[in-house]
Amino acid sequence: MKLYGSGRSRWVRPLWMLRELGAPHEAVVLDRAAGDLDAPWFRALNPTGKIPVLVDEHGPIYESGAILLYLGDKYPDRGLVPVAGTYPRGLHDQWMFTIATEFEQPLWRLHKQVNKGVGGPEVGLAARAELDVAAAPFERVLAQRRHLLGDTFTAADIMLAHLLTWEVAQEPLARLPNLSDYMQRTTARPSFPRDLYQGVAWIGALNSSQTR
Ligand SMILES: N[C@@H](CCC(=O)N[C@@H](CS)C(=O)NCC(=O)O)C(=O)O
Repeated sequence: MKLYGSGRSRWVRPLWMLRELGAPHEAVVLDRAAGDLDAPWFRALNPTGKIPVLVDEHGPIYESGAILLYLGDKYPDRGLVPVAGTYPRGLHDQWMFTIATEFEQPLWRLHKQVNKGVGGPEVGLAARAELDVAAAPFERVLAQRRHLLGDTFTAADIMLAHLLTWEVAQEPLARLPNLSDYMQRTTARPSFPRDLYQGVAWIGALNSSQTR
C-alpha cells in the first residue's frame, strides 16, 4: 500500500492507523508548494486534489475517515474498527461522523479564520461558540472512559486525537481537562507519528497524564 500526504495534515490519521495496524506501507511525501496536488497523476488518484490518499492493489481511496474504516475492515483481527453490523460498530461510526461533521467543521473554520484570514472576527466568534457546543459531549464521555468506545482504542480515537493536536484547538483545550488529558494519552502511544511533531510544544506537555 502507498499512502500519499505530507506534514501534520490529515494524512497523520491513516499514517497513525497503518502504524497501529502494523500494516506494510510506503509513505509518499508530497510537495504541496511545488504543486504536487495539482499534478495530473495525483488528480487521477483524487479528483478533489486533497491529501491523504491511500492506494492498494484495488485502487485509490481518499477521505481520511473512509481510509481509516477501510483499513480497519481490511485488518479485522487488530480490532481498530469493530466488526461491521454490530452495535459497537454503529457506535464507532456514530463517533466518526460526529467528529467529521460537528467537531472538525468549526475547528477548521477557526483555523482558516485565525491563520489564513478567511472571514472576519465574527467568523472566529461563531466558530468558537459552535466548537464549545460540539466539544461538550466528548468532554462528558471522556470523564468516564479512556477512549471513545471504552477501554479499547479505535479509529475514531485517531480521528478525534488528530484534531486535538491542531494549534487552534489548544486554547479551547485549556478549558476541557478530559479532552486535554485524552490528547496527551493518545498521542503518547508508540504508533503516533511523533516524528512529525518535533518542536510542537503541546505534544507531550502533560507528562503526568500520559501514565493514566
Ligand atoms: N475531508 C478530507 C479533507 C482533506 C483535506 O482538506 N486535506 C488538506 C490537507 S489537511 C488538503 O489536502 N488541502 C489541499 C491543499 O493543501 O492544497 C479528509 O478528511 O481527508
